[in-house]
Amino acid sequence: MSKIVFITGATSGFGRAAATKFANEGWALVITGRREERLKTLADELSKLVPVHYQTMDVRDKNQVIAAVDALPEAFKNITCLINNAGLALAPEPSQSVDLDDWHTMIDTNVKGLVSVTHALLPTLIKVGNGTSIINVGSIAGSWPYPGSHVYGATKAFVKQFSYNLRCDLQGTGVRVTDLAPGIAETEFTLVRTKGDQAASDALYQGTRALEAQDIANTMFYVATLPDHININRMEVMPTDQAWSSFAIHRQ
Ligand code: NDP
Ligand code: 8X3
Repeated sequence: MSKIVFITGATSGFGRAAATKFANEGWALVITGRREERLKTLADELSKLVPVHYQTMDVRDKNQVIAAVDALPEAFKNITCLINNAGLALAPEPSQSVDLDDWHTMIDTNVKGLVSVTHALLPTLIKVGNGTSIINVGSIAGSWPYPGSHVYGATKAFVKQFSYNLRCDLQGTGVRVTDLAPGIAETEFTLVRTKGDQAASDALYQGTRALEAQDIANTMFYVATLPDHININRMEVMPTDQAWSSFAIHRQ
């Protein structure tokens, strides 16, 4: 029986690249996201290689999440790997200028959405047991503060701690949990964060070599296919061109 990966946020960026990578390696796919047309296009392409089930799902709506998992066709029920990738940053401005709805959207997606999907799939992962994985997409922003990260970074700190805490509860079940924390990567992430400002997105990635979606997809595949007895707790991946900076000092 082929292995099955369930990917949230497969319509773009890391999620779409992960779908392609896992399909190329022979894994069956469950791909989810809100944009049906993109899911359908991807499913049409990758179903030439492997069985693909696509399902529109807004992770912020727990009823949609539960219904999507309940409606998995028999052949796609025994999930081997869950990639909790759907997420976003909004409002790059300072906290004091942010629209409260943007903070709530990040919490609803990156925190509540991720726990809803995890909750819905945990019984399956535990049933399948040894060799299964949950790969939660965190971020360097979950560990390192920077201006304009406010709630986004805090949601990713949640992802890290939730991943560690899950490991404690899942010990003995065979289910592995990883907080995969990328640095700057060129996807639609900044376009979303700036609400469609293509020039701002281009400017961020200009003149540096950011991570590419495939780099993270390859890392996900590596984590998911390690021998059953190995659990990567956290993996932080930055481009070589990115590093930390000094503390900011305010002066009178
Ligand atoms: P993209 O914007 O390219 O992709 C984001 C994906 O998340 C899309 O497929 C989108 O699908 C999905 N998504 C967003 N909101 C929802 C929702 N409410 N319900 C279901 N799906 C949703 O960005 P990335 O690929 O870069 O981001 C993927 C993950 O990686 C995110 O969690 C992000 O925080 C994280 N990350 C990104 C980094 C970067 O620099 N790019 C670095 C570190 C972490 P749709 O809109 O169709 O629903
Ligand atoms: C996205 C990476 O550096 O913009 O999580 O926070 S960063």
